[in-house]
Amino acid sequence: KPFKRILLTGAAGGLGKVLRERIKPWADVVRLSDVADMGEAGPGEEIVQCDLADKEAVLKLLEGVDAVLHFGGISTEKPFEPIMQANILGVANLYEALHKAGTKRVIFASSNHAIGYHHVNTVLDANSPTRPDSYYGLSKVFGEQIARYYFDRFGVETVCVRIGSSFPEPANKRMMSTWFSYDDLVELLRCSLFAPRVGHTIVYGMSDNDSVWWDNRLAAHLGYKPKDSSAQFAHLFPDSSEFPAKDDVTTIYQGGKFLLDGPQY
Ligand code: NAI
Ligand code: 15L
Repeated sequence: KPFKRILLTGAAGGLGKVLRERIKPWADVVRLSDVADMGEAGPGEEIVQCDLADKEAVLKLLEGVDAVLHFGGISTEKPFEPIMQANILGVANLYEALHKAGTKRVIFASSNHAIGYHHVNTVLDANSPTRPDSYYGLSKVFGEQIARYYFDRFGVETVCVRIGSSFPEPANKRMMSTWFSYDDLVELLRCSLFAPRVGHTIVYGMSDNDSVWWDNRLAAHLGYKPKDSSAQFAHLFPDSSEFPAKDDVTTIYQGGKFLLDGPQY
Protein backbone atom coordinates (compact mmCIF):
# COMPACT_ATOMS: atom_id res chain seq x y z
CA LYS A 1 0.00 0.00 0.00
CA PRO A 2 1.21 3.55 -0.69
CA PHE A 3 1.65 4.58 2.97
CA LYS A 4 2.95 2.57 5.90
CA ARG A 5 0.92 4.39 8.55
CA ILE A 6 -1.70 7.15 8.24
CA LEU A 7 -3.04 8.90 11.33
CA LEU A 8 -6.70 9.98 11.36
CA THR A 9 -7.60 12.35 14.19
CA GLY A 10 -11.24 12.94 15.06
CA ALA A 11 -11.91 9.27 14.25
CA ALA A 12 -14.99 9.10 16.52
CA GLY A 13 -16.63 12.09 14.81
CA GLY A 14 -19.15 12.32 11.99
CA LEU A 15 -16.57 12.52 9.21
CA GLY A 16 -14.04 10.38 11.09
CA LYS A 17 -16.47 7.43 11.11
CA VAL A 18 -16.97 7.76 7.35
CA LEU A 19 -13.23 8.04 6.68
CA ARG A 20 -12.31 5.14 8.96
CA GLU A 21 -13.99 2.81 6.48
CA ARG A 22 -12.81 4.52 3.32
CA ILE A 23 -9.07 5.18 3.81
CA LYS A 24 -7.99 1.60 4.55
CA PRO A 25 -6.68 0.94 1.00
CA TRP A 26 -4.18 3.78 1.33
CA ALA A 27 -2.03 2.46 4.20
CA ASP A 28 -0.81 -0.76 5.82
CA VAL A 29 -1.93 0.67 9.15
CA VAL A 30 -4.49 3.36 9.95
CA ARG A 31 -3.93 4.85 13.39
CA LEU A 32 -7.21 6.22 14.72
CA SER A 33 -7.29 8.85 17.41
CA ASP A 34 -9.91 10.84 19.30
CA VAL A 35 -10.61 11.97 22.85
CA ALA A 36 -13.88 9.97 22.62
CA ASP A 37 -14.31 6.20 22.48
CA MET A 38 -13.63 4.58 19.09
CA GLY A 39 -14.57 0.97 19.87
CA GLU A 40 -12.26 -1.93 19.07
CA ALA A 41 -9.42 -1.82 16.54
CA GLY A 42 -10.22 -3.81 13.39
CA PRO A 43 -7.67 -5.43 11.04
CA GLY A 44 -5.05 -2.89 9.98
CA GLU A 45 -6.15 -0.42 12.67
CA GLU A 46 -4.48 1.00 15.76
CA ILE A 47 -6.46 2.98 18.32
CA VAL A 48 -4.96 5.73 20.44
CA GLN A 49 -7.39 7.66 22.63
CA CYS A 50 -5.96 11.01 23.68
CA ASP A 51 -6.61 14.71 24.00
CA LEU A 52 -4.94 16.83 21.31
CA ALA A 53 -4.20 19.43 24.00
CA ASP A 54 -1.93 16.91 25.79
CA LYS A 55 1.51 17.59 24.36
CA GLU A 56 3.23 14.42 25.63
CA ALA A 57 0.40 12.24 24.35
CA VAL A 58 0.49 13.90 20.93
CA LEU A 59 4.27 13.48 20.66
CA LYS A 60 3.73 9.72 21.12
CA LEU A 61 0.71 9.69 18.83
CA LEU A 62 2.78 10.83 15.84
CA GLU A 63 5.58 8.27 16.20
CA GLY A 64 5.92 6.27 12.99
CA VAL A 65 3.27 8.26 11.10
CA ASP A 66 3.84 9.03 7.37
CA ALA A 67 0.79 11.20 6.75
CA VAL A 68 -1.96 12.80 8.83
CA LEU A 69 -5.63 13.47 8.20
CA HIS A 70 -6.38 16.02 10.91
CA PHE A 71 -10.13 15.96 11.57
CA GLY A 72 -10.05 16.14 15.37
CA GLY A 73 -11.16 19.14 17.38
CA ILE A 74 -14.24 21.18 18.16
CA SER A 75 -16.37 21.47 15.05
CA THR A 76 -18.84 24.24 15.97
CA GLU A 77 -18.75 27.56 17.80
CA LYS A 78 -17.87 27.41 21.51
CA PRO A 79 -16.33 29.83 24.03
CA PHE A 80 -12.70 30.69 23.39
CA GLU A 81 -11.18 28.50 26.13
CA PRO A 82 -12.29 25.09 24.79
CA ILE A 83 -11.59 26.19 21.21
CA MET A 84 -8.12 27.27 22.28
CA GLN A 85 -7.39 23.93 23.94
CA ALA A 86 -8.67 21.57 21.25
CA ASN A 87 -8.11 23.52 18.04
CA ILE A 88 -5.28 25.98 18.68
CA LEU A 89 -3.08 24.20 21.23
CA GLY A 90 -4.16 20.91 19.63
CA VAL A 91 -2.96 21.84 16.14
CA ALA A 92 0.26 23.36 17.51
CA ASN A 93 1.00 20.13 19.39
CA LEU A 94 0.23 18.17 16.25
CA TYR A 95 2.63 20.13 14.00
CA GLU A 96 5.48 20.04 16.50
CA ALA A 97 5.00 16.31 16.97
CA LEU A 98 4.70 15.49 13.28
CA HIS A 99 7.77 17.55 12.47
CA LYS A 100 9.72 15.62 15.13
CA ALA A 101 8.37 12.34 13.72
CA GLY A 102 9.43 13.25 10.16
CA THR A 103 5.87 13.14 8.80
CA LYS A 104 5.85 14.67 5.35
CA ARG A 105 2.24 15.43 4.53
CA VAL A 106 -0.88 16.63 6.34
CA ILE A 107 -4.46 17.13 5.24
CA PHE A 108 -6.06 19.65 7.58
CA ALA A 109 -9.84 19.82 7.94
CA SER A 110 -10.20 23.59 7.83
CA SER A 111 -13.60 25.17 7.40
CA ASN A 112 -15.60 27.67 5.41
CA HIS A 113 -15.94 29.52 8.74
CA ALA A 114 -12.38 30.80 8.20
CA ILE A 115 -13.95 32.95 5.47
CA GLY A 116 -17.52 33.07 6.78
CA TYR A 117 -17.77 36.86 6.91
CA HIS A 118 -17.56 37.19 3.14
CA HIS A 119 -20.83 38.04 1.42
CA VAL A 120 -22.49 35.19 -0.50
CA ASN A 121 -22.17 37.20 -3.72
CA THR A 122 -18.36 37.28 -3.46
CA VAL A 123 -16.46 34.52 -5.23
CA LEU A 124 -13.37 33.51 -3.25
CA ASP A 125 -10.22 31.64 -4.13
CA ALA A 126 -7.18 30.50 -2.15
CA ASN A 127 -5.75 34.04 -2.12
CA SER A 128 -8.84 35.76 -0.75
CA PRO A 129 -8.39 37.29 2.69
CA THR A 130 -9.63 35.22 5.61
CA ARG A 131 -12.68 36.66 7.37
CA PRO A 132 -13.45 34.34 10.29
CA ASP A 133 -17.01 34.40 11.58
CA SER A 134 -16.40 32.86 15.05
CA TYR A 135 -13.71 31.74 17.50
CA TYR A 136 -14.09 28.42 15.73
CA GLY A 137 -13.33 30.08 12.37
CA LEU A 138 -10.39 31.93 13.95
CA SER A 139 -8.96 28.63 15.17
CA LYS A 140 -9.11 27.29 11.61
CA VAL A 141 -7.21 30.37 10.37
CA PHE A 142 -4.57 29.58 13.00
CA GLY A 143 -4.40 25.99 11.78
CA GLU A 144 -3.95 27.11 8.16
CA GLN A 145 -1.21 29.54 9.19
CA ILE A 146 0.75 27.12 11.39
CA ALA A 147 0.65 24.78 8.40
CA ARG A 148 2.13 27.51 6.25
CA TYR A 149 4.83 28.23 8.82
CA TYR A 150 5.88 24.58 9.09
CA PHE A 151 6.02 24.41 5.30
CA ASP A 152 8.16 27.54 4.95
CA ARG A 153 10.43 26.53 7.82
CA PHE A 154 10.65 22.76 7.47
CA GLY A 155 9.03 21.77 4.17
CA VAL A 156 6.14 19.87 5.80
CA GLU A 157 3.41 19.87 3.14
CA THR A 158 -0.23 20.53 4.02
CA VAL A 159 -3.45 20.67 2.07
CA CYS A 160 -5.91 22.83 4.01
CA VAL A 161 -9.41 21.81 2.98
CA ARG A 162 -11.91 24.57 3.71
CA ILE A 163 -14.78 22.14 4.05
CA GLY A 164 -18.19 23.50 3.16
CA SER A 165 -20.98 21.25 4.51
CA SER A 166 -20.11 17.56 4.47
CA PHE A 167 -23.23 15.66 5.41
CA PRO A 168 -25.32 12.97 3.68
CA GLU A 169 -27.45 15.72 2.11
CA PRO A 170 -27.86 19.51 2.26
CA ALA A 171 -29.98 20.58 5.27
CA ASN A 172 -31.04 24.01 3.96
CA LYS A 173 -30.81 26.28 0.94
CA ARG A 174 -27.38 27.61 1.93
CA MET A 175 -25.98 24.10 1.77
CA MET A 176 -27.05 23.86 -1.89
CA SER A 177 -23.91 26.01 -2.41
CA THR A 178 -21.65 24.53 0.28
CA TRP A 179 -22.54 20.82 0.06
CA PHE A 180 -19.62 18.37 -0.11
CA SER A 181 -20.62 14.73 -0.59
CA TYR A 182 -18.76 12.03 1.33
CA ASP A 183 -17.59 10.48 -1.97
CA ASP A 184 -16.16 13.83 -3.11
CA LEU A 185 -14.52 14.35 0.30
CA VAL A 186 -12.79 10.97 0.02
CA GLU A 187 -11.72 11.77 -3.54
CA LEU A 188 -10.28 15.16 -2.52
CA LEU A 189 -8.36 13.50 0.32
CA ARG A 190 -7.02 10.89 -2.10
CA CYS A 191 -5.89 13.58 -4.54
CA SER A 192 -4.32 15.59 -1.71
CA LEU A 193 -2.36 12.61 -0.37
CA PHE A 194 -1.16 11.34 -3.73
CA ALA A 195 -0.41 14.54 -5.69
CA PRO A 196 3.38 14.66 -6.19
CA ARG A 197 3.81 18.11 -4.64
CA VAL A 198 1.30 20.18 -2.71
CA GLY A 199 3.43 22.67 -0.75
CA HIS A 200 0.91 24.66 1.25
CA THR A 201 -2.37 24.40 -0.62
CA ILE A 202 -5.75 25.85 0.23
CA VAL A 203 -8.70 24.17 -1.44
CA TYR A 204 -12.43 24.57 -0.90
CA GLY A 205 -14.16 21.32 -0.02
CA MET A 206 -17.30 21.30 -2.15
CA SER A 207 -19.05 19.15 -4.70
CA ASP A 208 -19.84 20.21 -8.26
CA ASN A 209 -22.82 22.32 -7.12
CA ASP A 210 -24.68 24.64 -9.49
CA SER A 211 -24.33 27.82 -7.49
CA VAL A 212 -20.98 28.12 -5.72
CA TRP A 213 -19.05 30.86 -3.89
CA TRP A 214 -15.60 29.37 -4.30
CA ASP A 215 -13.14 28.92 -7.16
CA ASN A 216 -10.61 26.08 -6.89
CA ARG A 217 -8.49 26.90 -9.93
CA LEU A 218 -5.50 27.76 -7.70
CA ALA A 219 -5.63 24.19 -6.39
CA ALA A 220 -5.75 22.60 -9.87
CA HIS A 221 -2.44 20.79 -9.15
CA LEU A 222 -4.38 18.44 -6.85
CA GLY A 223 -6.32 17.10 -9.83
CA TYR A 224 -9.59 17.03 -7.85
CA LYS A 225 -12.71 16.58 -10.02
CA PRO A 226 -15.92 16.41 -7.96
CA LYS A 227 -18.51 13.91 -9.20
CA ASP A 228 -21.57 14.80 -7.13
CA SER A 229 -23.80 17.88 -7.15
CA SER A 230 -26.35 19.25 -4.70
CA ALA A 231 -28.67 19.73 -7.72
CA GLN A 232 -30.15 16.27 -7.00
CA PHE A 233 -31.62 17.76 -3.77
CA ALA A 234 -33.12 20.94 -5.30
CA HIS A 235 -36.67 19.58 -4.74
CA LEU A 236 -36.07 19.74 -0.97
CA PHE A 237 -35.90 23.55 -1.08
CA PRO A 238 -38.73 24.73 -3.35
CA ASP A 239 -38.97 28.09 -1.54
CA SER A 240 -38.27 30.73 -4.20
CA SER A 241 -37.84 33.66 -1.77
CA GLU A 242 -34.92 35.97 -2.34
CA PHE A 243 -31.48 34.58 -1.42
CA PRO A 244 -29.67 36.34 0.17
CA ALA A 245 -32.59 37.85 2.09
CA LYS A 246 -31.73 41.45 3.00
CA ASP A 247 -32.76 41.14 6.65
CA ASP A 248 -31.32 37.71 7.43
CA VAL A 249 -27.59 37.53 8.17
CA THR A 250 -27.69 33.76 7.94
CA THR A 251 -28.28 34.12 4.20
CA ILE A 252 -26.15 37.23 3.58
CA TYR A 253 -22.80 35.85 4.76
CA GLN A 254 -21.15 32.63 3.70
CA GLY A 255 -20.91 31.37 7.30
CA GLY A 256 -24.69 31.03 7.57
CA LYS A 257 -25.97 30.31 11.06
CA PHE A 258 -22.57 30.91 12.65
CA LEU A 259 -23.29 34.63 12.17
CA LEU A 260 -25.93 34.40 14.89
CA ASP A 261 -23.50 33.30 17.61
CA GLY A 262 -22.10 36.36 19.34
CA PRO A 263 -18.58 36.08 20.77
CA GLN A 264 -18.90 34.14 24.04
CA TYR A 265 -15.46 34.81 25.40
P1 NAI B 1 -17.29 16.09 14.86
O1 NAI B 1 -17.50 17.08 15.95
O2 NAI B 1 -18.33 15.05 14.64
O3 NAI B 1 -15.89 15.34 15.09
C1 NAI B 1 -14.79 15.93 15.71
C2 NAI B 1 -14.12 14.90 16.60
O4 NAI B 1 -13.00 15.53 17.25
C3 NAI B 1 -15.04 14.37 17.72
O5 NAI B 1 -15.13 12.97 17.66
C4 NAI B 1 -14.39 14.85 18.99
O6 NAI B 1 -14.47 13.92 20.08
C5 NAI B 1 -12.94 15.05 18.57
N1 NAI B 1 -12.28 16.02 19.46
C6 NAI B 1 -12.78 17.19 19.96
N2 NAI B 1 -11.90 17.77 20.78
C7 NAI B 1 -10.82 16.95 20.84
C8 NAI B 1 -9.59 16.99 21.53
N3 NAI B 1 -9.29 18.00 22.37
N4 NAI B 1 -8.72 15.99 21.36
C9 NAI B 1 -9.02 14.94 20.53
N5 NAI B 1 -10.16 14.85 19.84
C10 NAI B 1 -11.05 15.83 19.99
O7 NAI B 1 -17.05 16.92 13.53
P2 NAI B 1 -17.05 16.45 12.01
O8 NAI B 1 -18.26 16.97 11.35
O9 NAI B 1 -16.72 15.02 11.91
O10 NAI B 1 -15.83 17.32 11.46
C11 NAI B 1 -14.50 16.81 11.44
C12 NAI B 1 -13.54 17.96 11.16
O11 NAI B 1 -13.90 18.59 9.94
C13 NAI B 1 -13.56 19.04 12.24
O12 NAI B 1 -12.24 19.53 12.42
C14 NAI B 1 -14.43 20.12 11.65
O13 NAI B 1 -14.07 21.40 12.14
C15 NAI B 1 -14.14 19.98 10.17
N6 NAI B 1 -15.25 20.43 9.35
C16 NAI B 1 -16.38 19.67 9.19
C17 NAI B 1 -17.42 20.12 8.40
C18 NAI B 1 -18.62 19.29 8.09
O14 NAI B 1 -19.42 19.71 7.26
N7 NAI B 1 -18.82 18.13 8.69
C19 NAI B 1 -17.36 21.46 7.77
C20 NAI B 1 -16.13 22.17 8.00
C21 NAI B 1 -15.13 21.66 8.76
C1 15L C 1 -18.46 23.54 9.86
O1 15L C 1 -17.33 23.97 9.96
C2 15L C 1 -19.02 22.62 10.88
O2 15L C 1 -18.05 21.74 11.40
C3 15L C 1 -20.20 21.83 10.36
O3 15L C 1 -20.88 21.26 11.48
C4 15L C 1 -21.16 22.71 9.56
O4 15L C 1 -21.71 23.69 10.38
C5 15L C 1 -20.40 23.35 8.42
O5 15L C 1 -19.26 24.04 8.87
C6 15L C 1 -21.26 24.35 7.61
O6 15L C 1 -20.88 25.51 7.51
O7 15L C 1 -22.29 23.93 7.08
